[in-house]
Amino acid sequence: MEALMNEIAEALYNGEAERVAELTRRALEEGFSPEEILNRGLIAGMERVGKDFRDGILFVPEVLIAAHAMKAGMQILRPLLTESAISGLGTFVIGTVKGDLHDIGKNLVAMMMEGAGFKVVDLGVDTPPEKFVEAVKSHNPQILGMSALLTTTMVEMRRVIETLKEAGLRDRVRILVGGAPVTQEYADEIGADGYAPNASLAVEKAKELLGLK
Ligand code: B1M
Repeated sequence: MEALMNEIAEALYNGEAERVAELTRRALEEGFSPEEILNRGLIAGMERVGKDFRDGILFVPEVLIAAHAMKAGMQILRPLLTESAISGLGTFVIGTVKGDLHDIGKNLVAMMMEGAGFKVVDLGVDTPPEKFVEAVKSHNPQILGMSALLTTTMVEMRRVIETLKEAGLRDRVRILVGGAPVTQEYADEIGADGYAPNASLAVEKAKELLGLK
């Protein structure tokens, strides 16, 4: 059983998108839950990619191909993760901050929030503070989410919060932050309302911020 999860991780590491898709389908047929496939197959594979990228064994082109394979698996899981009995928890706006092109984690958070019953507005990657502010004005969300994967871009989260303050909109929305370099301490320091280390806990945190649990 564990072998299949390893095969998914391995195929993802090798950037074999079609094989990742095929193995993801097979795992579902064999009774693995979407969460298990995500965590023990796809994310496990991407963690290995990250480690070898850091150690200079893999380079940007290989990582891009692995990211493409990850998305092939996520596409199959998406309808299952976003399937929801409840709806109307509110609106969740999310974006990856300015200068940052990483979107896999953001997409996962968006999917899980949608699955939990939020209406999700996804601003994409490389989102400037003004675009976050504009989205708060036009969508009036209950929660604004920001994702950052680089130590050099996480500082943009503070800028967004400052820009919201300048626009007089900071108190209209709860702010949730996350991404690999982000911590609870950093969230507190910049005046965010919440931090979550992964997509499932982002949902829990969002509900907690709205007094729904
Ligand atoms: Co980049 N990259 N990358 N990369 N990349 C990292 C982040 C890095 C840690 C790799 C490494 O050195 N080990 C490193 C950052 C070092 C640092 O700043 N400390 C790095 C670097 C250096 C770079 C470049 C600068 C490389 C270069 O060009 N020389 C460059 C920057 C480009 C840019 O953004 N301007 C770059 C580029 C890329 C690719 C484009 C090739 C590709 C991204 C493709 C894409 O996203 N479409 C890529 C990838 C894939 C990675 C790694 C390998 C994997 C990231 C990922 O998708 N993880 C990554 C290494 C790593 O993280 N281990 C790395 C899987 C995903 C499910 O996890 O995104 O962490 P994650 O999301 C999690 C949580 O963090 C959390 O929940 C998610 C799900 O559980 N979360 C939230 C995320 N957002 C949240 C928001 C929330 C709450 C929780 O609330 C709103």
